[in-house]
Amino acid sequence: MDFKNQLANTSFYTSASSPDSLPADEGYEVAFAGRSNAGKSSAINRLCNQKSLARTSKTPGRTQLINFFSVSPVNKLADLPGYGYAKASHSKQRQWLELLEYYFTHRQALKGTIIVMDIRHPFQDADQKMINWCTHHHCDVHILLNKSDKLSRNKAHNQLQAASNILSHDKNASSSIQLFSAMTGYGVDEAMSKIYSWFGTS
Ligand SMILES: Nc1nc2c(ncn2[C@@H]2O[C@H](COP(=O)(O)OP(=O)(O)O)[C@@H](O)[C@H]2O)c(=O)[nH]1
Ligand SMILES: [Mg+2]
Repeated sequence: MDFKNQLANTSFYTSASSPDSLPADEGYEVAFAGRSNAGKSSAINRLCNQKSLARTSKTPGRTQLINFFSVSPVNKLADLPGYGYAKASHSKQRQWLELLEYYFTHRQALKGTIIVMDIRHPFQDADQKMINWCTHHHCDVHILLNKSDKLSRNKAHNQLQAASNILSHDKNASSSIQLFSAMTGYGVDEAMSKIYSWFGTS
């Protein structure tokens, strides 16, 4: 077992705004999804041990691109555009749906999706839709209950328990869940193990 952070040399690869601009469908990919402001960019930065690999922003929902990062010559991370942003126009939302639908339907390289949720309000409608979508396309899901530093230990574990119960009702999903904090680094090793297992490098 190699304990070195395999994500530490991750670098920006390319962005795609439409199905025809996606990079070649080869190797292994792990996607990151989440509601705007849940801390998706912060989680990617923390896992890759880099300050500004994925942009973090206080103005959520601007990007409608899939940003690809190369972890190694064969492995990539795909940062999916944040969802559930009410102010996005209908045409933007439609474009988002089309791109994501295409990606989940066709992407052979996709091994699993990390869904980042704010632990204080997890499982919003849009999160549930994303989980269902992954299940429908036979894509494994791993949920990060992010910002766990905002709650006491007890409250965080209660949230984890409640969330695990919700997940266990979904019989078809191959899913797992954990506490995480992009701010403190809590849960990094567990998340990393999941990503390595999807890449086949654990
Ligand atoms: N306290 C705390 N704040 C966080 C954490 N992760 C992200 N944030 C903050 O939440 C806001 C949104 O984060 P960002 O990564 O841009 O979210 P994104 O829209 O999902 O990519 C920023 O102000 C971050 O500093 C965390 O684990 N703990
Ligand atoms: Mg972001």
